Amino acid sequence: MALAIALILIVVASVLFHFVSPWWFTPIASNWDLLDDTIQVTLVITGAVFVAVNLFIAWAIIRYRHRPGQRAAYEPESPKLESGLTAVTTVGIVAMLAPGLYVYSDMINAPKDALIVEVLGQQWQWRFRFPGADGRLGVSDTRFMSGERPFGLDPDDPYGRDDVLVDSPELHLPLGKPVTLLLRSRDVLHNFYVPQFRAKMDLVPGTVSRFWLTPTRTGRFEILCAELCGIGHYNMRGYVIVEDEAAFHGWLATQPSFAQTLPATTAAALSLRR
Ligand SMILES: [Cu+2]
Repeated sequence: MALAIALILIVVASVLFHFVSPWWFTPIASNWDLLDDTIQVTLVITGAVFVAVNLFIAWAIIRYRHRPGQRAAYEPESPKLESGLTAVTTVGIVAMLAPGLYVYSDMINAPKDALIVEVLGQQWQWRFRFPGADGRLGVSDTRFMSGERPFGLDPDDPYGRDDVLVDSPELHLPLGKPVTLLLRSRDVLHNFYVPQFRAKMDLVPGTVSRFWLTPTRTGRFEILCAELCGIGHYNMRGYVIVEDEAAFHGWLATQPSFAQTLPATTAAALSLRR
């Protein structure tokens, strides 16, 4: 009986806590309201199942408690009950997964005119790269990576020479413009997460993952790494500053191009070759 009362109290306290607690999503700063809706659908379904299962257990404990003279009946199988439970579970799982797949396909198919920015992660810092005037990112390869060349760009690739390198954990983005984030890792799994943007994704070594978003309000938002990536994981942070387009372009102009970061001798040799 004590167990049944404890279960009922846990259910009541959990539901109350959900409705009266001050903690909820931080105000959104991107176009991804759909992700909030998806989380709500999951919360409602799992919440209903949590309440129903625990109340059912409490009811069964009380209803079938030990009484002198009563004996349990052995009933190992019940096709009717099993098919019913299977059907209900199937509907619940489909209702939780289907909206996620729909939103995911939206999230990785960016509008054609989206601005491109590469996010480069490593233990335990963030860097960023914009494609420059030609609109194309240059080729990178681990062969070209070193302490001074964290991006690993090929100095012979003409598309890479005007790439704008942001060697700092602070990324600026223009307000109201769709932006595609190309995610690349130098070492282990990381995850680019700005809570106010909702959308987040892993950086997987050896491949480039991507998603897009449109910032919908100005401000300074914290970037967190949301994948346990080693001893300094907690400190792998940065900031996204969302500002109007003029301020964004002003900031971008202060960042060096790849060509400008090359030693003078390499730059001279390359311009001779061209
Ligand atoms: Cu990380």
